[in-house]
Amino acid sequence: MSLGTLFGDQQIRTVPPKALIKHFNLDVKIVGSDDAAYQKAFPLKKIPAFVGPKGFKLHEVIAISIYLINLADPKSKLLGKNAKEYSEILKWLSLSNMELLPNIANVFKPLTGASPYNKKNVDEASAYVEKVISLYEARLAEYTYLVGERLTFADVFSAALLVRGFEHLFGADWRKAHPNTSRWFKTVISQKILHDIIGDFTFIEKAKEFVPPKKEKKAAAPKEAAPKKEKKPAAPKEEDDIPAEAPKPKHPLAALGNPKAALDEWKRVYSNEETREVAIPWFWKNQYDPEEWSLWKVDYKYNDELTLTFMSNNLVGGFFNRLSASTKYLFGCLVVYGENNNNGITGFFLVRGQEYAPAFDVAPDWESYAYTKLDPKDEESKKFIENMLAWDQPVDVNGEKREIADGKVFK
Ligand SMILES: N[C@@H](CCC(=O)N[C@@H](CS)C(=O)NCC(=O)O)C(=O)O
Repeated sequence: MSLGTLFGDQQIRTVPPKALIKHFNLDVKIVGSDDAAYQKAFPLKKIPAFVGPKGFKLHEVIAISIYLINLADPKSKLLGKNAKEYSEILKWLSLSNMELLPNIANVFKPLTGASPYNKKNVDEASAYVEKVISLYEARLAEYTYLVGERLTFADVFSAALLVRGFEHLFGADWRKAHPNTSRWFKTVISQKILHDIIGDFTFIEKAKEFVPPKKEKKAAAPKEAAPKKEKKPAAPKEEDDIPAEAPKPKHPLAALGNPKAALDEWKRVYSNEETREVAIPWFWKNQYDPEEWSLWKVDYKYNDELTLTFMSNNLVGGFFNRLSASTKYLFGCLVVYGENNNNGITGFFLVRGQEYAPAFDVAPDWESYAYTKLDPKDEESKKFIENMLAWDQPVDVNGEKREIADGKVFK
């Protein structure tokens, strides 16, 4: 019998439960968070989440993980060999989850472009990461593992979350200065339980550095003169750490009234149905009404400044987060095409009304993108939109076929 479903498969906090599912060979299905059941059952929209038999629901990664271990083997040594060890394990889980990871994210997200850069905040978060890491460093100077001399779930969980630190921030110098944490991390990620999920890990030479975003300045300047909407302060919420968006009181596009087809049903269809066979015909038939909606090609203006594809995708993620005040008025997909050091961002949006600006200017970086109206009566435009929904064909960029490397759906 199925033991349940884990929601979320990309975010770092899904690594520990996925490792347990694999390690104990648990019959738990792993699905993405765009699943309709998840959207309905978990209003905080945090990842991971879990639904077990008889509608048993859990969020919070620690709770989910402990549940899975107990399900598999209540006597598992991963939870320590006595109550004292168990409490120590909980201590490390909580410390890694709530003190370390969110602050690591507060340092690397501004550096990858996923959230705005504020030097003071980055410096403060970085100093705090050092403070927390000093606890690991001190402990691991005396012991092989976090709790005693045996691998426990404290190690699996903490090392999994620290992947974000080692992939973005902890370069060779850092590792030299933190030999115990680095040695322990290497040992733990090469254990089968974690290696099965994260694979071979490549250490970075240098920490990511902040590159001033010329484009955001360029884009922001003319904006200041424009009449102000209720623009949300530039404090984007990011995956891995920060709570979901609070609803905005009023949006300028609310003045257009309710459309015949709101986006909810479409989003459900798109998430759950076969894209080419069902969702796309549904979109043209039931969603796209040219009286009420317009279609836009959206292109990032500074493709030549993009480097690694995952960073380009983070940029898109940041942009989408900053657009969240327009969720009712926008649906779209942006893809990253190409490869590391030679990639670009393009895609399409369905926009309420006939103008793009009122929907997009809630995001401070909206002018880093170019907007071109699309007419689906034009075969090429229609094909482009359909591929941006299906991602199953290369993108035509100035006559060149470029493979889609990654992408995100705004919904
Ligand atoms: N307190 C939650 C935090 C979960 C969390 O923040 N997860 C991240 C992904 S690793 C997320 O859902 N981010 C999206 C958001 O904050 O809206 C837990 O421990 O599980």
